[in-house]
Amino acid sequence: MTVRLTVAQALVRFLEAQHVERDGVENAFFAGCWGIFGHGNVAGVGQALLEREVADEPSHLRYLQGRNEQAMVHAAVAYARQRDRLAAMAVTASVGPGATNMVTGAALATINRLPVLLLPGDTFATKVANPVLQELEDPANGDISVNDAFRPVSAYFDRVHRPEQLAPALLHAMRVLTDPAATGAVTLALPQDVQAEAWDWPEELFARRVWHIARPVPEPAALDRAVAAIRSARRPLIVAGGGVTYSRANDALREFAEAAGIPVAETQAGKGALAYDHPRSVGAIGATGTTAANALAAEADLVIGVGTRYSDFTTASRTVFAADDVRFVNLNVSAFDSHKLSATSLVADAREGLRALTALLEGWAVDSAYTARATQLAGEWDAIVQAAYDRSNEPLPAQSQVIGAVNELSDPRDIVLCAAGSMPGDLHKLWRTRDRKGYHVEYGFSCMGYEIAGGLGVKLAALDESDSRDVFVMVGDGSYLMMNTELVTAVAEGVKIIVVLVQNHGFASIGALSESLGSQRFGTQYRYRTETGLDGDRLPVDLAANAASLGADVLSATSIEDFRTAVLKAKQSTRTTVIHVETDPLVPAPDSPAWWDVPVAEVSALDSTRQARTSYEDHKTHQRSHLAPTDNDKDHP
Ligand SMILES: Cc1ncc(C[n+]2csc(CCOP(=O)(O)OP(=O)(O)O)c2C)c(N)n1
Ligand SMILES: [Mg+2]
Repeated sequence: MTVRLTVAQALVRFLEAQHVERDGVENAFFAGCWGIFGHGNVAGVGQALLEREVADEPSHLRYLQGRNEQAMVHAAVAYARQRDRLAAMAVTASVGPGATNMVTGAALATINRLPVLLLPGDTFATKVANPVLQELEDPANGDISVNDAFRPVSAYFDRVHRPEQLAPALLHAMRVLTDPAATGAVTLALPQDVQAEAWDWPEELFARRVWHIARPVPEPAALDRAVAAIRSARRPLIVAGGGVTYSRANDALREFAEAAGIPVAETQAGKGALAYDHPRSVGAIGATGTTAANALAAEADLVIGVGTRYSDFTTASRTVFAADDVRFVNLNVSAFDSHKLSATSLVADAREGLRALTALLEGWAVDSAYTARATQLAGEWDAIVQAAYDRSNEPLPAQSQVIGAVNELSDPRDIVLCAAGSMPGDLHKLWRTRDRKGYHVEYGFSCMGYEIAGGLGVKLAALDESDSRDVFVMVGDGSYLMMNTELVTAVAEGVKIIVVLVQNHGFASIGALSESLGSQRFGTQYRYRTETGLDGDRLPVDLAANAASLGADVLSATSIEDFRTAVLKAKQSTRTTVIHVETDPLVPAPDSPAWWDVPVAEVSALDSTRQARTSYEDHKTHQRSHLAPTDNDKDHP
């Protein structure tokens, strides 16, 4: 039996029929399709979505209208993250700029290991009247289009030149999207003529299909090697990454840490792996780490990485694990990550791997004095956090006060979301995470402009799970100016997010970084040009008025008391609310002395740069290669 449909109609039918299952729970995989239409998709995918929306039995695959293609990808990726990668969204864009606008989002998805299906329109397969509007012409390559830019940033890429190619492309797309080790952006480029072309499809292409999301179990020999390494450790430290969350391994991690007495530090994606006040939690690790986690990292003889990709922020550019004899055991669903830092590799699902380790290590624990010291260090850091929350900076509040107020006034299950600027680091150190999904900082790509669209995606995901928790989007003025467009979408959809817009008149984070590197905050403040550069008065930009003009409710605060009142009001409201708060850009949050490798000019006419270079070269001497192979094979032949 065949059914005659266009390529785009067949695509939509197929997406509707895909389901996933893990731990016996089954659900539809695609929760929606974002789209902005142009000539490259309006009569193809656009027509197909319309046909399903007006059908007698309308589709569960809702159409969502965005304002910017990059932002639509952000929203889709954030959605998938909130759903622990058990559901995702598609994004359709026109040919040309609509398509390339999604390239940044694709990179963000792939780097963060988050599934999203991208459907850029492509130039005519038939080329009868080319070049079509917006076509890139390459005099040396007849088969290149702007969509080839998706290749390096996609976990899977295909271009559907002929209708017959659609079925294998879709099956590969699903294989990759639902594979915990391989997932990321999947891009199917769809030439605009092919989208509208009819074909007789075998009916089984549209059969209900269930993809079983794997929980790979560890290989026994690899498990033995990991157990031997852990048993011989005296000062082990767990580094929990995003893989803990996606695997829903939080309970397994807690039980492992409790039984073995091992402290748990968290990466940006792993924050929330344990509640902040759990006795084994030592908080954030690395360049934006706590004094507790980083002190333990400095002494650790064994680091047990669980679901982490060991970014330079996590390792403080390979300086935070400082002991001569430090070794690594990495539990990761992806061999690519598990082998990092010359580790003993344990390829497995985080939950399965942790359960297996707990069982084999039964009765074993580290010295209780070590465990107690970790708890004490964590307590010392928590007092520093409280002091940062309780500051009383005048006349404008410090950012840590704003973070503290949101933390204290939000419900324990509310979600804080951020991506770039000075807030991700401050949140990593200071945010008291009380729920496993309470902390959402996109720090794989740290993409300015992710925040508002991401918050919308997370809120849509919460609503789809009948969950009324609030989403607090923390956004700097720089990120807000870069991409505030999806406020309009939140208003249109009647979806409430709370946006905390921190106004400090420029790129405070890069300003501080610039100063520390001897570059004198050059080009990081928003000011009028004068004869001597961009050093005039502050610009008169009114972001509160801007947000109001987009349809959001806006509350403004210049004192921390006003801000607290505004947060309570926003909590009570059912509408998207932007709280505009002025902060003092020059008050740093407390930190540990961790380093981040950003190279400083080797020669310079500036004193400030020369001084910074001297300090840089000193830091470089502490950088470790972590090339020593693990040697536990001799204990376990
Ligand atoms: C798309 C993008 N461009 C540039 C950067 C580099 N960058 C990181 S933070 C930042 C400044 C952010 O300014 P703002 O949002 O006001 O936050 P603040 O630093 O003031 O806290 C810049 C330019 C980035 N992360 N993403
Ligand atoms: Mg700023």
